[in-house]
Parts: sequence; structure tokens; C-alpha cells
Amino acid sequence: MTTSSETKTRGRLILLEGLDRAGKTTQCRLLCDYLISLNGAGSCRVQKVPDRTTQIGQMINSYLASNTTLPDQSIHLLFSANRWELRESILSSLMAGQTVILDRYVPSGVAYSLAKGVDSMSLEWCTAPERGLPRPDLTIFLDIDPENAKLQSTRADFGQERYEVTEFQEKVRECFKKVLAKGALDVGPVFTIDACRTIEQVTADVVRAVDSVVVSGSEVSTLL
Ligand code: FDM
Ligand code: MG
Repeated sequence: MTTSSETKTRGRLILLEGLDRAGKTTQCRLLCDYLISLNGAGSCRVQKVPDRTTQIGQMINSYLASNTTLPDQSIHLLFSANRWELRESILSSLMAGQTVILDRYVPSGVAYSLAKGVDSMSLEWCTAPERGLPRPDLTIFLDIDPENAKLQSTRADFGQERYEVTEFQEKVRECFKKVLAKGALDVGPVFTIDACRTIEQVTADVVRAVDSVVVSGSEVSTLL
């Protein structure tokens, strides 16, 4: 064990993705608790994306709450800009040896926009502004059937935000599968986990996926 900054291994960048009500926030917290129990306090943190606390995040929040309208292209770029705002703090955490768990990231950005079916917003167009952002070491897709989620979720507030409509969620699910398929967007090895099970079962699979990926090298790669 060494504490010298030159030889310290960098933290891992772990992405949890999925539809609304897939259990991302719960699983991010449980995974973070698990990694802290292994590696100590401060060894891991969760970053929610979008980060609604910045000025751009507040514009996004207002759009999601349907308090403002924006062209589909504009909101797409604001979500991307919000990730670019996070880049430096993510990189400095990783370099300091802290693992960062992302609660949504680029795949959400691309899948939710693609699901709108706007002609000018192709997969290529949607991914272009994301190039150069830190690339996750692995991506976990918590897969749910939106119809099923209705029965399972305890979220009484579902349906209040713009995209929280079952038919739209079905489209987003298909788009997630396109975005996470081999050859589309390199977000590291992708693990699809059936999230329509108990919290404990899902956590066990999440932990297994994380433990199976070894991060080598001190450099964080970027999305191409
Ligand atoms: N969302 C999230 C997008 O449309 N694009 C993005 O780039 C991101 C990160 O915003 F409906 C959507 C997904 C969801 C909403 O996410 C806010 P949370 O996790 O529900 O706060
Ligand atoms: Mg939501």
C-alpha cells in the first residue's frame, strides 16, 4: 500500500443506466456503501446526472418540470453541456483515487433524445457533443419493462416529469439497447441486469459486474 500520488491507482468510473423507476438511485447508493465498506470512507462517491444544482442544471430542471419549453436540439445540448461542467470534478476525483458512480450519463442523453424520433437528430448527431468526455470503465444497464415497473415501483411521484410516460419509456428502452449495443458508443463493457427483481438480487449482480472489471493504467480514456 502506498499513498504517493504518482503511484496511487486511480478511482474507477462506474455508470448505472436505466429507465425511470429502474432503481438506479438505490443501486448507486448500495454499491457506494459496498465499496466504502471495502476501501474506506471517501473512497467512493455518487454523481447524479443531470446535476440540477448548476445554472444549466436549473434550466434542465425547469424543462423537465414543464415550466419551460425548448427545442429538442437545445435541451439535448444543455444535457451535454451539463456533463461537460462535471468533467473536471469527475477527473480530479478519479485521479485522487476516488471511485465515481454515475447515476445516468451519456447513454441517457442519447437514448432519451433518439426516442423523440426527430429527423435531424440521428445517433451521430446526438453523440457528437459527447466526444471527449471521460469514458466509463464499465456500464451497468438496469433493465426493466416499463409496464412492470408500474407494479413494482414505490415512487408515488412518477408521472410528474416530462418523460415519465409509459409509452415514451418503451421507446427509450429500445433506444438504450441501440446505444449500448456493440459498435454504437464505447462506454466500456456493458452489463445488462434484470432489475425487475428484489433489491438484494439486483445489488448482488451489480457488485459481481463491478468486481469483474479490472482497471489498468492511470489514464482515464475519453469517449470517441
Ligand atoms: N435525461 C437525462 C435526458 O433526457 N438526457 C440526459 O442527458 C440525461 C442525463 O432527464 F427523464 C432525462 C432522463 C430523465 C430526466 O433524470 C432526469 P433523473 O435521473 O430522473 O433525474
Ligand atoms: Mg426521473
